[in-house]
Amino acid sequence: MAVKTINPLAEKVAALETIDARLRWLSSWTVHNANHIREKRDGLKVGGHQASCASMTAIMAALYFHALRPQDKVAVKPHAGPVLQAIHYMLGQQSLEQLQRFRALGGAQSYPSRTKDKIPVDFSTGSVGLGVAITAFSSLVQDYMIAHGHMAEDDAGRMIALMGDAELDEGNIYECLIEGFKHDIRNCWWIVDYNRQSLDSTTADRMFRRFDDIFETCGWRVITLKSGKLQREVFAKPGGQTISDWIDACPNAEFAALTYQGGAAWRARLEADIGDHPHVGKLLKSFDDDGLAHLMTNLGGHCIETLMTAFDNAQDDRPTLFIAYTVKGYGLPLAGHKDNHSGMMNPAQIEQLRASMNIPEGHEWDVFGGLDDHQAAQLKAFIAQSALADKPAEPNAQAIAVPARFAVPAGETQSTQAAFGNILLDLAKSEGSFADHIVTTAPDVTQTTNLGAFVNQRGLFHRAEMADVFRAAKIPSAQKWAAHAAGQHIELGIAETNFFLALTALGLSAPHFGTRLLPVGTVYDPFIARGLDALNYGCYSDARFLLVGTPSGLTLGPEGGAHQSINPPLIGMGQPNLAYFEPAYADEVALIMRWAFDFMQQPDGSSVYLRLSTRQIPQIERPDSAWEADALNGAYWLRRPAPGAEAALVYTGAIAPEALDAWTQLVDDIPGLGLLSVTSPDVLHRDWSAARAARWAGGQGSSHIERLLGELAPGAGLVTVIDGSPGALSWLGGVHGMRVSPLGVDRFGQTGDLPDLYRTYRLDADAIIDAAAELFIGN
Ligand SMILES: Cc1ncc(C[n+]2csc(CCOP(=O)(O)OP(=O)(O)O)c2C)c(N)n1
Ligand SMILES: [Mg+2]
Repeated sequence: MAVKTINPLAEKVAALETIDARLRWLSSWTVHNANHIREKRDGLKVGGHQASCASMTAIMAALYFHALRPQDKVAVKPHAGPVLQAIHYMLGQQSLEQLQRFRALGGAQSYPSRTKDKIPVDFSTGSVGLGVAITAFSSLVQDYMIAHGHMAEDDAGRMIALMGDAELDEGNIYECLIEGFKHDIRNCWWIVDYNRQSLDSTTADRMFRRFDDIFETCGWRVITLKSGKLQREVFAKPGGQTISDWIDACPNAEFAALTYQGGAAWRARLEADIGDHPHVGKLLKSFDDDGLAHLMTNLGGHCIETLMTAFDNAQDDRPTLFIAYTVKGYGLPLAGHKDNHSGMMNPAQIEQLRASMNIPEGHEWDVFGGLDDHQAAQLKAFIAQSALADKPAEPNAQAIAVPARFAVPAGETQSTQAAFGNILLDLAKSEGSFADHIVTTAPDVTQTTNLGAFVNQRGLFHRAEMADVFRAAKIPSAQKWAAHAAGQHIELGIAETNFFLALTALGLSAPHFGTRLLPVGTVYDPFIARGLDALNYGCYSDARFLLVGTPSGLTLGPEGGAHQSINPPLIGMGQPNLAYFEPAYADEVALIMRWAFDFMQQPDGSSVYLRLSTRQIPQIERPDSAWEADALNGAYWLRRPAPGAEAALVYTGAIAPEALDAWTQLVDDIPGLGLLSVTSPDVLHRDWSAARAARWAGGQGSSHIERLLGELAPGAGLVTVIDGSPGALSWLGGVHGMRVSPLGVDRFGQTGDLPDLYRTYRLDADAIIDAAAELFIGN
């Protein structure tokens, strides 16, 4: 009886090669269907990236069905989204309908999305570079979770980024490398789909080996997968080394062009260049044209066995960069063409691909299309056994109970920034689980944003203990900077994108690691703009954190014009998944902070942004706590208007004393004048929009701002004032069609003290009175 030899490795390689081919087909077909088959109603190109997908299918087959463990998390290169969809389709975790609705409303998303996709997505991607760097920060957060006893070392996963080579041009990659090195990150893999093509062009040849140097300098191991197994075998033959050397010297653009042209072009070129070298001619002749094209493109990133071995050999926790050489559009007629980034197969080309893959017409969506029954059954069994098939759903972390009230810091005059620092200090001194879950971070502005007291109490986080040298030498300093594994502050260098990515990773601790952290990050308000895309990324990922922008506005006057954060109120209003508040008084800070820690944890909550100031202002007496509920809804009457009053002053934030002063001076001339404190232009506006949308949908009810301003006469006038863009409040006139005179800052400033700057920008009481006179009194 013949004994069938079983070679488990060969069987596995064969299964993974089949998956590679299936992924290439399914991703291509998904894009094709969306662009060429699904009905179009708007004449717009739908888009999708068949070549970018084909570039990575082998890498993803080997990673997902060989190397990945259930605890590992992956950020997938944005334009390989359809491959990730296809993987879950093969696993039975994605529906046909979702694939057919790729890039349509409610369907599979263009780029992997934690919040919008139906498949499990560990990290959203889309804005290149950010989805890569987030994995480094998640590794850091994982270490924080382990050090704080929230998870076991043995359960540590690997944080993996599958990235395009052009992502290496994004500066945030290098900022993150530096920060990662300082924090000694581990359990992080970045796998570069090194197809040497970006959107516009082929990558600069001069960068060859530069990345190795950069990453190795920062403590990474670099593993380059240049050749596949076939190439290695052929290069070992007589004449082979000459071909290998020729490839090494071949410019990226020429390699891509020859790849596109195919076997005959390869032959002509190789014969011309090295055909007369010993043994080369004979070696070339041993391949037909197709075989030669296959040989020349048998790069490491397309060779399952090479990939498996590389992953198997990197099983320690050292951060590792895999540079996997690939061909953009591998296996497709688009392979290597310089326009293939958005290029798409036409119907004839996809038809040809279908036929070449033995997929019967009408069976394009079959999971195992092109396979016979036996092959299909085998592959199905293989997939069912993969670690991925058992990957548990993301955990539901327990909510952290928030104390019923935060004590209001004492002091007749206070700034909101100082109040914030004192409240955090109180929390740091408190016992119990709530404060233990707070983690703070700042990009080198810990002291100047008033986080210092919290850090003194709770310590810096570092896996390895680091002594406070100044303290040991008995040099007096207000800051105690000892670092240890139980520390609760992650100190970052000045790189605001890192800061927002760190907040994002911390803010995803609940779904990623099963324990909720309460991250608090501080940054100078003007520099929010520096990290804005990363902030947007964090919000899109639905990470939950408290962002504090401080100092802000003209309280940064002495720092000069470019520091006088003018537009962050508009950022706060315009940014989804971020509730912006700008309190004026310490009791508002206490109220809103408490609310924020709760809101951050609600399923339909969001992150919160507090815009704070270093301006010390006299605090006010409150007759009762009736203002609180209104303040949390975005505005309350500090001085209630008489029913049907003709006018109100409206202010936001630290400019409160000027508004109050103006109100006091005006109230005799304008009877019943109201004074509205807007604690959140953002919450007010969203609530107003939601109420209008609800009414259009047949609902009833009004918004908070409609009710508040409804207390005034229909044709009343408003003077609004904010230390920031006046547009943040000018919309209030539209709520009931009232006249409005918006004051604020709308041009770059200059250095100065507050009285000078308030006068110069027309924010002082005189300006408010002038605006009111013009509006209400008509002179
Ligand atoms: C921040 C940002 N800028 C620009 C783009 C538009 N864009 C999408 S992909 C891409 C080039 C990608 O090239 P590469 O990373 O090498 O990927 P691949 O070759 O695998 O498609 C660009 C410029 C983007 N998505 N994000
Ligand atoms: Mg590329």
